[in-house]
Amino acid sequence: MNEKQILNSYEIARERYAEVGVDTDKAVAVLESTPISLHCWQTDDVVGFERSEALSGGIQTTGNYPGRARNIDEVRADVKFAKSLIAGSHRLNLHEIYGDFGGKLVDRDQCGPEHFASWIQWAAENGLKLDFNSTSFSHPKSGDLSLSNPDPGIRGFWIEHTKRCRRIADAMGKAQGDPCIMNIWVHDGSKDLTVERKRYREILAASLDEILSEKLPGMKDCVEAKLFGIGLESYTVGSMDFFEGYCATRKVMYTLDTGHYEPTENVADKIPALLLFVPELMLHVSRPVRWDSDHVTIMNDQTLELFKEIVRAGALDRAHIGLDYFDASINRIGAYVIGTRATQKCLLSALLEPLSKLREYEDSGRGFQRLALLEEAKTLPFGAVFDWFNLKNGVPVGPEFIPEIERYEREVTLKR
Ligand code: RNT
Ligand code: ZN
Repeated sequence: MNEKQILNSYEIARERYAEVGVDTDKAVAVLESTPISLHCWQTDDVVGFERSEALSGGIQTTGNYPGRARNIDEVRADVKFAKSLIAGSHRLNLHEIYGDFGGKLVDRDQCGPEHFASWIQWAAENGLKLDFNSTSFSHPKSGDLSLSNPDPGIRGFWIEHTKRCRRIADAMGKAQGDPCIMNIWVHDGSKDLTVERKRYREILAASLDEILSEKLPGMKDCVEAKLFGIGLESYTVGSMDFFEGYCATRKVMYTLDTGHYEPTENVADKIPALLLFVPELMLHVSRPVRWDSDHVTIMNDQTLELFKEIVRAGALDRAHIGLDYFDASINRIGAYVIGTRATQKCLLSALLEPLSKLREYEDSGRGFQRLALLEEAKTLPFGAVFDWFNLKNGVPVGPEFIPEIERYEREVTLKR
């Protein structure tokens, strides 16, 4: 496709959308200014640089496609390359285990902003703002219970870790002049039946209260709910009900991972409910296949609905978009780019919804007309707008990014 064709198609699309009251230029401008937080862990199967050991704590990557990033330079090179194929300005989401530890073993209760100074500098040089995550998995003290552990020694270790992580996030936020969002996800749960469901939740709430009591203006907290983890199938301490209650009463941001609910649940519908009671949302956009499998995000009905609910709720300023999937069975950079571009497609599709007309129909009880327009909106020339967005931002249009990734594979990742 040449530039002229893309421009012509866009002109036609602009008119078609204008007929249903949608301003495509405005939609593209919103898309451009909405950052997506890229999850650094897609580059290396969530291994990190602490011990470089297999993943534990209820999550798992499957596949052993060659080319995994093995160190900080490779992670940075891969993120930078992926970003070059994605339009807009984005953020980078780091986990504590991705610190610059200089080859030394820095235990989780010893980490500090100094281990992230080179990340702060690198991010600034590359036009990325940072988000952050404490890491309770893949550690000898992870066990089944971390922040909810009745043993004060183990619990104290993870409380100390999480407090230190918040200070790291605060340093990142101050350096970038924009709050760093720090996610707390703990895998805590039980493989088999437990008779202490309430007790562990009381401990988790108390640990979190202690952790969050330190005021740190450079960062914002979010806490992530989950259905279950592998090996922890019978009980999850930080369930949805637990964190909904926690976030609503403590006024903390709720992290909604699209893989963390029953497979038939409508995750999109949680957005307009949660927004009434929690201050903000952090999204972990993922693709569960039968379970929390973390397949690469694609433009499917679930993801389209998710973004429609955010836009319909007028909540783009209260819903932060992050990705969370890890597929090791295909080219990892390809997976990174597919999922991020798919997320943008879903957001764009939501921004192009003929909402005022649909609302007019709904308010006047015209149900047939509403359904008809919802159906017709699906075949409006969406692709022409997405192509224009990519062209305008100087990144590959359509499948043009495939050979770019093949080249990077040949020249870089296959040589690892
Ligand atoms: C796990 C959670 C969590 C992790 C990352 C690596 O089920 O989704 O967000 O995937 O922190
Ligand atoms: Zn997640």
